[in-house]
Amino acid sequence: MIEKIQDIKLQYSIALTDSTLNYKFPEIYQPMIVFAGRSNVGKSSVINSLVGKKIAFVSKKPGKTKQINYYLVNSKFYFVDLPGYGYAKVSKQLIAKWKYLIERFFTNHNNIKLVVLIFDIRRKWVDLDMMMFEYIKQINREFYILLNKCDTINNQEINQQIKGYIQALGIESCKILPFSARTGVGKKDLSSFFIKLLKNTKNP
Ligand SMILES: Nc1nc2c(ncn2[C@@H]2O[C@H](COP(=O)(O)OP(=O)(O)OP(=O)(O)O)[C@@H](O)[C@H]2O)c(=O)[nH]1
Ligand SMILES: [Mg+2]
Repeated sequence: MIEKIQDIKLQYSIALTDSTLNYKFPEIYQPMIVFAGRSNVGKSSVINSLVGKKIAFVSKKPGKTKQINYYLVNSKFYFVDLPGYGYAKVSKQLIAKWKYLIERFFTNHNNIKLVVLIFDIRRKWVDLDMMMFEYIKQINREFYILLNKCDTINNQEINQQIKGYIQALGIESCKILPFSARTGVGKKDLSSFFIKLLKNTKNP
């Protein structure tokens, strides 16, 4: 995907459990593509599938990624894996921390070129998804919607879910894609979208 991945490394990591006073965001000059979504939708798996390497930790249990992980790809751009939101066992305090960290993340980086908002195609959106989506629009960031795990349902169900999401989010059909980190469905389309986007950025 994305030309050839010659080199990918975890360059920075900020833990959700760090003291909020210690959040120090790295200065980043390359374009950034950010992966967001509820816990367990497959954010880390999508990154692994795109780069063809198990670099991001994946788990059956939600809440695996408890950091903001910045992966530098080919020294040219970043994939950023965000900690997931909205799983049952999280305390109010941790949700508050998550919101604070995420908001500071978005306000500290001005070269976020795209937010890939990921859903589990079998599930319905939750309030926190809508809040996240509204926030992305409010701060004027480009977004792209991935309906991941499309290997788990049939084509008819996939089309139904796409329709439902298009309506609920009020988006154009070119902004949403069924995807499977497991089988690679959608990988080509997503890669072409990224390539175009990165070509059009001022600081590639
Ligand atoms: N069937 C199927 N399972 C998937 C797919 N993508 C991810 N999974 C599974 O979903 C679970 C969660 O995947 P992760 O990549 O850890 O999800 P995440 O969104 O990073 O989760 P957090 O780090 O907790 O926010 C794992 O068991 C994955 O194997 C997919 O496309 N199809
Ligand atoms: Mg993860």
